[in-house]
Amino acid sequence: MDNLILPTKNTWCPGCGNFGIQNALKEAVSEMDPGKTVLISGIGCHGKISDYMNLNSVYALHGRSIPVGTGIKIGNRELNVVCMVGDGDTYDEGVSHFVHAAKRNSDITVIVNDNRVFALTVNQPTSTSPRGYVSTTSPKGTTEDPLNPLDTALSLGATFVARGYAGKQEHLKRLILEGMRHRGFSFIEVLQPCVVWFNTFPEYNERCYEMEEEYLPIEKAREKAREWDYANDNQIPLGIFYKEEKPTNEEQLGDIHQVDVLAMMEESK
Ligand SMILES: Cc1ncc(C[n+]2csc(CCOP(=O)(O)OP(=O)(O)O)c2C)c(N)n1
Ligand code: SF4
Ligand SMILES: [Mg+2]
Repeated sequence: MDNLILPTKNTWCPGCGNFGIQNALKEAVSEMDPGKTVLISGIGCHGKISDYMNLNSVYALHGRSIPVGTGIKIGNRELNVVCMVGDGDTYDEGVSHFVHAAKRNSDITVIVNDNRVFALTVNQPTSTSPRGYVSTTSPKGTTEDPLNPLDTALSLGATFVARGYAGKQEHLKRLILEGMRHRGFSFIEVLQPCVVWFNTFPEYNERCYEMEEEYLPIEKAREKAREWDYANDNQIPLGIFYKEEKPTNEEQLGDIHQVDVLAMMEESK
């Protein structure tokens, strides 16, 4: 299982929430078939995970992991496609891809490392930064309310919606495993403290709780998603909010786009 982590030099800051997410992913993938898992990452601190995991992987452009993953899944339905993306990556730079993949129920798992900041580019606000967030581009604080990613995903028709926390690795592993096993678009929002720009560990340790009741009906799931709106001081529910079985994008496409890559390689010799 340990050989899923490569001996590459890791440049995440000591204590970064990304370590907890990487461990949870490693544990989850080791219970699936690592050889059939493809990891696509975005650009940002989170994106470096492609360099650190011993998995087939693609380092996509900023905000473009989801369409790359969608294409890979259409080409080879046998693969488990996991997109590890950032909040700026997904809710800002590549937001249209998030919208359309959820809408068409692409059978991929999207794990958002949400540190609520553009971290690698040294602290600019993203869509989930709280109102008043002071940063390099908002020295007097932002003047916008944050987006609620869970409520957004539910409104877009995502068929698996969950929230985990980098500080609860065992719980997060379960969410990732369930997301990977789900047939359809799996959206897992992960609260990931960035110890350098926005250290939310104390706040999340105090306020995050695991929901006793999961797999809620859609309206209840949306109500639960709004319990904490990324701005108020409420308790923060974690777990699987919603799951629904619906025909996937690939099932609806049939085999028209399926590519036998090995046969193509043979033919081109
Ligand atoms: C198209 C494009 N726009 C902007 C950038 C610059 N850029 C590189 S990393 C980054 C921040 C990424 O933030 P986020 O997705 O939240 O990831 P984090 O670093 O927080 O993990 C930005 C804006 C880029 N590489 N490509
Ligand atoms: S800047 Fe923040 S998100 Fe990036 S590695 Fe350091 S602690 Fe992690
Ligand atoms: Mg970020």
